[in-house]
Amino acid sequence: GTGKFFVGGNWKCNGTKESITKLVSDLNTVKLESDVDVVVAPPFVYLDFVKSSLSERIEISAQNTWVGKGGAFTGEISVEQLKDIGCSWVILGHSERRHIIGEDDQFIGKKAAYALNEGLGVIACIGELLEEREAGKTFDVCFQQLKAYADAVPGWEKMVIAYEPVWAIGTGKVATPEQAQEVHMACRDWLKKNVSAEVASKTRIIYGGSVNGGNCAELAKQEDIDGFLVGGASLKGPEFVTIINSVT
Ligand code: G2H
Repeated sequence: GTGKFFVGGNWKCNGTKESITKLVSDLNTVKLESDVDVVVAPPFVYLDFVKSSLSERIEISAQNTWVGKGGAFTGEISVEQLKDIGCSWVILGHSERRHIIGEDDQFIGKKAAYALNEGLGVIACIGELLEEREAGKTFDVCFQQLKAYADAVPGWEKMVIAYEPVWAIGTGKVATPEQAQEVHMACRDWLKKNVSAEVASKTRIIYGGSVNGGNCAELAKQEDIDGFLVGGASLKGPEFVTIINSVT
């Protein structure tokens, strides 16, 4: 892999005060390998609570943000507000926001640029649909999504790319280590050709889509897999820790 291993837990729209209190206390009592950046992304309403109760060893991420400065945008949360409560990352471009909510490449690119300019780290998601994979368009789709980020962002120091094939998300159908490695390597090559060799070698490319305690070790061994973005399995403290500690 490249750089420090990175594991994010994307809690999505899950949890209650009760279940989140339990998860936080599980995470606070375990031993995490030191050579891993660990981030969890609770729903907005619990961010402040998690930030104030979770060990500082683990950083906090939002799952989305408004595209610019706050103001008259009913129902939105600004980057400034995230920073105000000590949140240091944001997940952008997740397939659920692209395909269920309808966010497009340009909008996501703008969000990434705004967040980076304000000092947040961005977990920038990309990934193809099943029909796109079956039509042989996996690389085209991923490169187009990468290009939208590349065209918008001011720099790559705080960017982490999350490759999440949509057919593997929440389906239990994980990409094989070879399938994931193939796309990660192609994305790194794209960065080399279209951004710079330095960005290609330093940017972490993490895998997401049905990662669990049983399949993480084989995936983590792949040359271009620098960590994981974990959904369902990040809601279970002990299993999430197994994934964090799969660092090679
Ligand atoms: C992919 C992933 C986390 P899951 O969306 O971002 O979720 O691990 O549940 O497939």
